[in-house]
Amino acid sequence: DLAESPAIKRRLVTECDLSYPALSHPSSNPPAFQRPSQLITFSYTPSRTLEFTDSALRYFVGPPRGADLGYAYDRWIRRPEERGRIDGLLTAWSKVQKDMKGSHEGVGKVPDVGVVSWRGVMTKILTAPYEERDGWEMNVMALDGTLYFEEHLSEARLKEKNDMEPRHRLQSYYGYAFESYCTSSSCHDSPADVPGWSGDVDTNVQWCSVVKTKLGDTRMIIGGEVDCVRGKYTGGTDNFVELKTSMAIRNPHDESKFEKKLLKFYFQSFLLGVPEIFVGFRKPTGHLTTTQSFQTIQIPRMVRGKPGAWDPLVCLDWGQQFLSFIKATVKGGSRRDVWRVRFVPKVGVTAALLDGAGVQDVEADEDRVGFLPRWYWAENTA
Ligand code: 0WD
Ligand code: CA
Repeated sequence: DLAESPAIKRRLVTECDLSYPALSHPSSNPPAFQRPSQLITFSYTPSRTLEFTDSALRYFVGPPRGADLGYAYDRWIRRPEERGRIDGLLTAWSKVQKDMKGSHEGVGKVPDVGVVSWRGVMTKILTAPYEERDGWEMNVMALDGTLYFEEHLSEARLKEKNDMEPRHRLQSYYGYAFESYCTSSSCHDSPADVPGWSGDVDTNVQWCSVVKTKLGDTRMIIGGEVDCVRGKYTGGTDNFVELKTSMAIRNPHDESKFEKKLLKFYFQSFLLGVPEIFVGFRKPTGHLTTTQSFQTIQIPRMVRGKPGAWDPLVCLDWGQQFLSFIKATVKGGSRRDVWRVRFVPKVGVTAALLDGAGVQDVEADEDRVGFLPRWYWAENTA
């Protein structure tokens, strides 16, 4: 039961709600979203070490017809499910701040940042108005005017993800196999055992981009994984490509299901400035049928007026309300406060301050203050 978790101290003064938005076109002026601009990239190596290189960068290549997405399933090197910590993003943001402070022309010119978050968390927030099934929880801290968001997975959810049903696990593998077929790591791919296969799946390895952008008046630092680039890497987001797989569309019902999925595809890519989404359609057996490339910014126009249509302005407007609500809620508290924000589909959002036991749970015997790593805390509270 979402409402009765023992980790939450129910303080009437600090518990707040934001109710679900109307899904009609927002009447007020929806906030502008600034074009993301890249600050830094980094890679996770096979040993899951973060390094400031582009070693995990991949290049787009077309996949072979009819490719078998179940290929090499037994050789998948699977990253264990863990709590989605914000540490990697903070490591990169800390480096950007130091580089900014150290540069001659911009002494101390680190902008006032309102939000630091992984892209996946922001995608969940913005698409909440149309989410009818899956609720979520996140932890929030506020340090000198900057909000930090972290996804909160309960022990039960974490266990669920680790003990995924074999069928679901295979389906998620199809997505990673598609990435192997669609990419190459420049010149020295090992000789393929099947056409187009660029190497066995290792989900430890990721290439990430960190961008700055703005929603309304709120500056945001957002980090996310980028699947590959089309052509040469130019140092910006202009030719980033997001890879997706989806079941082949056979009837109008499938089509409207896919159009609903496009909302998530759209915001996920939009938030990081990824201009292209390359979708591989597959049979239930995991064999590729067709592929289609979508221009991210054109997706809202494609779904407009269709059954199950969505309006991105509703999401941006909600996003702005969400941020105002969080800012108003955390205001005046201590820097060590950790808030638990819950979203319940078709109901809305609540925020509650965690008590001592709740904070300990978030700290998880690691070297943290709340969910922030202590080294980051020290750098930012001097
Ligand atoms: O809330 C999130 N999305 C979290 C992300 C929570 C905790 C950690 N992370 C990590 C990610 O693993 C990555 O290192 O943050 C980094 C960037 O994540 P993101 O870009 O914000 O994540 P998201 O947009 O949700 O997912 C992007 C891709 C996925 O691609 P698809 O096409 O399925 O959207 O990241 C991969 C996946 O390929 N990914 C994962 N891979 C292995 N294990 C996981 C996972 N738990 N989560 C996302
Ligand atoms: Ca992907």
